[in-house]
Amino acid sequence: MAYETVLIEDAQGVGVRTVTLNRPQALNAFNETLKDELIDALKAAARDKSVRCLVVTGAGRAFCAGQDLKDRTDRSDQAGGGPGSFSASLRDKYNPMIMTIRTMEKPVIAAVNGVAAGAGCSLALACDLRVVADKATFIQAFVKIGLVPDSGATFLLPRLVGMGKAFELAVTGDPLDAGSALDLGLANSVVPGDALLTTTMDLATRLAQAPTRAIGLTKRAMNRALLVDLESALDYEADMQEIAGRSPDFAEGVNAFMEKRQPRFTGQ
Ligand code: T3D
Repeated sequence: MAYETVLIEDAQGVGVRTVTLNRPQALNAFNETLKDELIDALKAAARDKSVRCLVVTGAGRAFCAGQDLKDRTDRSDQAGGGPGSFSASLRDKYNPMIMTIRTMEKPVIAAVNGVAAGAGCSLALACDLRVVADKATFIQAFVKIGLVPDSGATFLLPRLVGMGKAFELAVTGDPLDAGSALDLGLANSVVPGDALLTTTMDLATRLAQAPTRAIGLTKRAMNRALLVDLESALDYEADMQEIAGRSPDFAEGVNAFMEKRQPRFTGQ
């Protein structure tokens, strides 16, 4: 699929793919084309075994301003969840986008280059790690236009920053600056804007050279552990370890340790 609103770049030989939202004139707000193309690009990255770490970022000064408020179809007469309704928009487009990131068994890093608002904030929250430019902000913009947080924000935000802060951000719509995001654990690191992509690529390359099969299983286990009791989480860890322990990367890791050398993981 040739894309109009998404740029794809593969770093040669290191297993890192970068997906860039590319509607800078609209702060990378989601029109229908961008939603469709991003879902397709995410699914392609999930399928492609040569991609061992995915980076998501935005072109220009914003990460993503959420739903394109100038491009949306009139949903006023679409009550009841039918085609064109808000619920259909979420179920058909935004929810698959979020689920594809959360279920992709490889690390996904958001390089948050600027403002992340509404569903654009949710997109950043859905990624596994957030490397954040010092001028970037996170805005639960929904309340400003009379909507509720969506695209996973009600699930992901309280788990990242705690219920009290999540509720405050959701009901005020106040921007959270990069430094505060770091303090709250929402940002994994904050760097000057001109260092964002190199810092992110260094981290992405490191992860892509790691035992990515085990990282994928770790993601699966942690996703599930958010929803179950300790006993069930312990049991699932045992299952995941059975898979990881039978992988070529485990054999390589142990051999490298014995031979006192750096391991060469392949993601298998
Ligand atoms: O509908 C459904 O399917 C349900 C799903 C909803 C999911 C959602 O995401 S709802 C939330 C939608 N997003 C917003 O409400 C955010 C709206 N934007 C803003 O609040 C501000 O633009 C920002 C805080 C993001 C950035 O502010 P600032 O001052 O840095 O920039 P600006 O001047 O407001 O925007 C620059 C341009 O981008 C401007 O265009 P112009 O005047 O230069 O031609 C502005 O209209 C445009 N822009 C920004 N956000 C959006 C947008 N255009 C369309 N849709 C946007 N969301």
